Order: sequence, then C-alpha cells, then structure tokens
Amino acid sequence: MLVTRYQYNPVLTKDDIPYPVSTVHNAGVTTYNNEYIMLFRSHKMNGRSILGLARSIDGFHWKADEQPFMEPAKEGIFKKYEEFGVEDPRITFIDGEYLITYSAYSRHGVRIGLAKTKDWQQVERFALITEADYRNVVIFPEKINGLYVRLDRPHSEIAPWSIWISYSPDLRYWGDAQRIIAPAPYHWDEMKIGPGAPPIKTDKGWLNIFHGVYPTMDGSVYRLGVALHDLKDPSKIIGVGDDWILQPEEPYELTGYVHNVVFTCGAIPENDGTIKIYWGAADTVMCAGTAKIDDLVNLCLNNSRPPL
Ligand code: BMA
Repeated sequence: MLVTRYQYNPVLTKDDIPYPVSTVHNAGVTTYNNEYIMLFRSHKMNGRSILGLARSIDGFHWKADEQPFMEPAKEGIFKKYEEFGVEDPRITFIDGEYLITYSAYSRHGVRIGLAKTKDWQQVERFALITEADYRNVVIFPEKINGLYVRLDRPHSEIAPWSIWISYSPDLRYWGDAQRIIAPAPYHWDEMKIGPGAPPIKTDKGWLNIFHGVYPTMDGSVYRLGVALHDLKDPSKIIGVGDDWILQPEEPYELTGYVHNVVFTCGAIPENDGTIKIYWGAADTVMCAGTAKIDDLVNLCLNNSRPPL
C-alpha cells in the first residue's frame, strides 16, 4: 500500500469546530513556525462553504480556531464573485508569504481567488486569477525560469477535463497555457482529473498528487494518483502513475455527504523522506496518512501511462 492511513482517522470533523458547520473537508495544509496549519472547507447550514483554520503540533492532533478564517468577501470585486461560497483551498509558501488559492463561487460561475497571509492571522485578497469555469489551482513553491508556475483544471464540454500549466511574472497575469495531462479512457481517472496538492520538489522531479474521477452506475468515484514533472520545465511530464495511490475504502470515505470520495488539497514533505498527505473523505471529514516520497516517484517512473 502506497499511502498508510493514520490509525485514528478522521483527524478533524464538524464536532471539533467551535462554530456551527455541517462538514470539514478538502483542506490545504502547510507549516508555520513550529505548527502545522490546516485551512479546511466547511459547509454552513445554508449549504454554502467557508474556510476554517486548525493548528497542530504533530500533524495529526488538530485544534480549530474560535472563528472561521475566510468567509465570502463583503466588499469590492471579491464580494461579487464569492457570494455562493469559498471552497477547496491550496497553500503555497513562496517569497516569505503564504499564497492561498481557493474556488470562488457566485452566480457568475466558479473562478479562483488568490489571497495572501504572512502570519495566519491577517489575510489579504490579492486577485481573481482565472475567469469562470476553473478549479483546482496549485502554485509551485518556487519560481522556475523567473516565473511563477501553476497547474489548474478548466471545465470543458469538448475535451475531457484535464490538467493545464501556465506561468506568471506577478501572480496576477497568467499565460502560455498548455494542456499537459488528460484523463485516460477506461481508466480510474477517465472522467476528469485535477491538481490536488501543490507540487513537491524531489530530486527526480516535481511530484504532483492529483485526483481522478471514474463514473459508475452508482455515481462518481474520486481517487488520488501521482505524476512527475521535469524540474526545469514542469510542462514536461516524466511519468504518470498508472495505478491510483489511494481510493475510498474506509467507512468514512465510502459514506457521508458525497459517498466514495477521497480528495486532496495538500501534502507536507518531511525531512525523513516521507510526506504527510491529507484528504477530505466523502466531503464530510478530514483524514491524514503518510507515504514514502520514493515510492510515489517510483510509481511514476516504473509504471507510467501516457500523459495525453
Ligand atoms: C468536486 C468538487 C470537490 C468535491 C468533489 C466530490 O467536483 O466539488 O469540492 O470534493 O467534487 O464531491
């Protein structure tokens, strides 16, 4: 097994949150000073999502802050595009600040907001960095060839929903987009794929943990897979693991608000060659697990399917 579940999963549920929410899921994660930080999505009782913060010393035992961290904006351009909620945050630490990319839902569709924080107290919205019909934006933790780099997943009625790459000099204006990984027909990810955790640097390439969706007679199944991107040119795919690395198997993954879902927005590399990986289970609770980075890299190198 490539991912070992933490034995006391789930690690965070609605019962741990000091304000009323009906779910805790799809959290971005990072570290700050001596703490792990988890920025989780919660449905409020009106069905719309907000982002809450939890902190941990060991990455497994979490305590939520008293108040939500981000709710739909009350003013400016962000108010217009967040009125239906904020969802599925990813966190990247770069140039001394934390970048938070999140889905902003409104009557105009779903687009991606970029907010920044330095201290996990104050947060400042920076820009809306896509037009409508984009989700799952992850930003690389380093500039490459002088540019910020991101992966994302536009919606498409024409091509299967795929992973794209694009670049920016300033985090605001993005371009030179290319489609780099597509769903594979009659495969566990055949319906759609999307970036999950912000890419992790390894000596063999950038490790991209993504989600893939398979349609069944009983609804969609969300699983996780891995791809490896060239360190100097991440639009080049070294390999895409043919097998999934995690699928819904435990009761809290098989049943819940949306059954058969494991969905990641973040993983944290540790000094011992492992990662801690976090996933929302059944859109209801947060789970944690560990994996060896070499095992995930080797899957991409030794058992790869074509990226496109
Ligand atoms: C996707 C997103 C995720 C969610 C998943 C499973 O389309 O909405 O936020 O976890 O579906 O419901």
